Amino acid sequence: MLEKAQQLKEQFVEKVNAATASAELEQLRIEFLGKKGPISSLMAELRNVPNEQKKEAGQIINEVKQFIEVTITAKKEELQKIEEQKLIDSAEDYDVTFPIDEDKGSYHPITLIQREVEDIFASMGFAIEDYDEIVDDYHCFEALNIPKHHPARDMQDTYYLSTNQLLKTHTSAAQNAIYIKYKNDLEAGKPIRAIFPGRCFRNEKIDACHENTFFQMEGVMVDKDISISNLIYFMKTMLSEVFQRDITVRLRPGFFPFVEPGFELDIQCAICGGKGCPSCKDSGWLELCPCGMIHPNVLSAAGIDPEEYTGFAFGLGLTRLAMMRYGVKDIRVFNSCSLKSLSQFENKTFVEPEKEVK
Ligand code: FA5
Repeated sequence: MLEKAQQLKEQFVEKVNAATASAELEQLRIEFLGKKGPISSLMAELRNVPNEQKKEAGQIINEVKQFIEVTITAKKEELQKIEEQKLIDSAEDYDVTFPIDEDKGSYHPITLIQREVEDIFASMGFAIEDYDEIVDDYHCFEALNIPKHHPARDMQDTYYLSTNQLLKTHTSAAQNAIYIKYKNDLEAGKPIRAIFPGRCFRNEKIDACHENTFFQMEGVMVDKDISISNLIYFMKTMLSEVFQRDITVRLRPGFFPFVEPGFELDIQCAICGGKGCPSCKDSGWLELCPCGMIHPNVLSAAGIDPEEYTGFAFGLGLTRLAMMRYGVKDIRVFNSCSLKSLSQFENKTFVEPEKEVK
């Protein structure tokens, strides 16, 4: 038994030394430690060993087994490090300036619309900011005047992580961080003007105009004497630039704890022209861009004096805007990964509503 165990160890050492890739080690583990491997056979042979030698023979087999396990783990780590380093080294050779093949691939329609809206706001002096998708309760709700157990949370159920974090339900989750980032500029006399697009997640019943993963673009402006007129001006400019034609919108009161007053800005459904269809849930209208004057508590939470400064905020539904802009009837197309559907938007402009066929 001792001899066999010794031979096995030698065989293993030879093979493990010859291994050059971490994947080979998994094979070795199966070969030596698997159910049909030599260690299992030796264990089975223990049955035939005289009782007084059994204990010692068992110990020897276990030592070899442990040796194999430990050696495989150590060698695996060693090889993985080498493999990672190779990857890093080869990445240096990757030429990021290499010209792309224009005929291959296309931008996702959400990317196209996002860039378009970014250009519009950048031309009006807005900074473009990026923010996390995983956020904490404070930023997503509390800093926005939505304390724990506030009923407004029911509208935005989401996916919670074991780390007490959550997938952000709206781009408003970045407001507090943006105000804090630009607070000093504001005090030095420069208004805060920023947009921040992002992916949002909600535990949502999915239909033609609701997804569980969708894009919004938040926009905020804070300065002395900002009023609803400023808000309406920026909303009108954005919509007329995006659609490049007259579109019908309506503004109605809307409740969001982080604005006061708050509004719902709806767009007449571009798919049916307002007659009612599944894309607008038969209402003829689609909620597109809620907005309002930033609530004093939200400014205070970021250390901005609401007696001195006022501002507006809006939360544009980018995915819905893409639906209306490109005439996409069902929001699910955007997350479908269907290249046939998604690759046709690059040169597409606004789609006229369907005409009734007589
Ligand atoms: C909000 O998310 C607020 N944070 C918006 C806001 C910002 C209000 C600043 C005031 C000031 P709401 O849940 O209504 O609000 O979503 C905003 C927009 O995102 C909607 O009008 C819609 O266009 C889009 N949206 C919301 N839920 C979905 C969904 N499940 N699928 C696709 N688009 C959605």
